[in-house]
Amino acid sequence: MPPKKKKEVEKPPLILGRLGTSLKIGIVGLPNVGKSTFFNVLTKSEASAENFPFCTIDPNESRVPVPDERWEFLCKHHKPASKVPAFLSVVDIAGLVKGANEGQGLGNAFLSHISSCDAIFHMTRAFDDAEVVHVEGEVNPVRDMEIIQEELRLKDVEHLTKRLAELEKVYTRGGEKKYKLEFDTLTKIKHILVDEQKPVRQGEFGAKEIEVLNEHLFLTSKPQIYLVNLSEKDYIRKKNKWLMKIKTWVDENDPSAILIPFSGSFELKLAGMDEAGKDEYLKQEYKDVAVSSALGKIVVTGFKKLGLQYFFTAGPDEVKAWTIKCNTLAPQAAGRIHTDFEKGFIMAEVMKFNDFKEHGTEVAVKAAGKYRQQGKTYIVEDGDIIFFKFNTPTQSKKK
Ligand SMILES: Nc1nc2c(ncn2[C@@H]2O[C@H](COP(=O)(O)OP(=O)(O)O)[C@@H](O)[C@H]2O)c(=O)[nH]1
Ligand SMILES: [Mg+2]
Repeated sequence: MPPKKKKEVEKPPLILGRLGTSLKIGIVGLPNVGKSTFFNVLTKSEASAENFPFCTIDPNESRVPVPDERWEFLCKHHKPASKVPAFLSVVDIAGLVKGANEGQGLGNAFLSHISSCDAIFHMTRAFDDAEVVHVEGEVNPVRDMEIIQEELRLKDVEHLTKRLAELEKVYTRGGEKKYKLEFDTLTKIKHILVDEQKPVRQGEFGAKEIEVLNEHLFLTSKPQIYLVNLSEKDYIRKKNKWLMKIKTWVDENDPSAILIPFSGSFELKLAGMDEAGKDEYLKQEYKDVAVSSALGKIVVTGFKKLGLQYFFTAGPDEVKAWTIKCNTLAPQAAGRIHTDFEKGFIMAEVMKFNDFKEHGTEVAVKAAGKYRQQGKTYIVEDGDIIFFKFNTPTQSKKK
């Protein structure tokens, strides 16, 4: 069956943020809220410890496998020589303090680390522990979130003001029309950041404006996931006096953001145990309560917030998750494997994971008529199992 004729797909919409798939998420928060503890637990968690290549990039950056039952299923099915999951790159950023935007506590260096990340795990501390000093005195996660948000906003204002002053010279006074779009877009940003005192990500932007914004990459344009660090006890009983207040603050200040409660000390405990030890511990301590680690959910949510997803190639040699941006067309997805796959792209043979799981084999999926041949306008979906067909490119003729 030849690839179905479909109407020309429009170019995938532009997304606010960096291009490409080598995106990172940074852990941001005040000092002593548990960022490094969380980072270490992530990188030492069982899946990471399986010794995947290049897990640790440097002491502060690590690639953490993205847990996925579909990937596990494919590995069990094919028993391949090589198993490669998708990875989330996580960066442990040193604590931000009040006044960082004016250089307090190595402020500018920290802010530039945040700048090199594409999304933020905003970690806030809701556990009491007299042993662990709080830089602001009392535990108060809402005040802490405000401090962080304000530092990021002020840094953006500084960048914006500088650029607007330059544009003032070349556009307003110099009359150079090519700067009009940038000037108009940044004036709109000024309204959001300065007049409304809101993060850039709360604005609504058209494609042209997004193009401008992607040249600037404002700190407050980066998507955030709020991680609330609770004591083990509070995490398990799902109760903490701050949770409701934190949720209200997030709803008001970052309406579409996700908030995930977890417990650093609990995760640390679990990370030191093997599967059997974990079961034993959870059974003994928490007989009748459903308790589990929050790490998987945090990693998966972080990955999605970066606008990333993946497709699989699967066979006896290798089961591999290939990371792509959402809305990637089949030839560009093929190009992730090899540029020749993209240049000589003929078609993508696609199985949906659920069809494969239901029917058990590729042959059975074909027999059920669910094995699809897709052309170059096909937008790859998360979890597709794909086999690409391509022409080997001929050597270009020398003249
Ligand atoms: N009670 C408690 N202490 C924690 C927790 N996470 C971290 N700590 C302690 O808080 C201190 C600072 O932790 P760290 O992870 O280095 O925080 P960071 O400055 O945000 O990176 C250390 O003494 C940790 O042992 C937690 O979940 N509960
Ligand atoms: Mg730290």
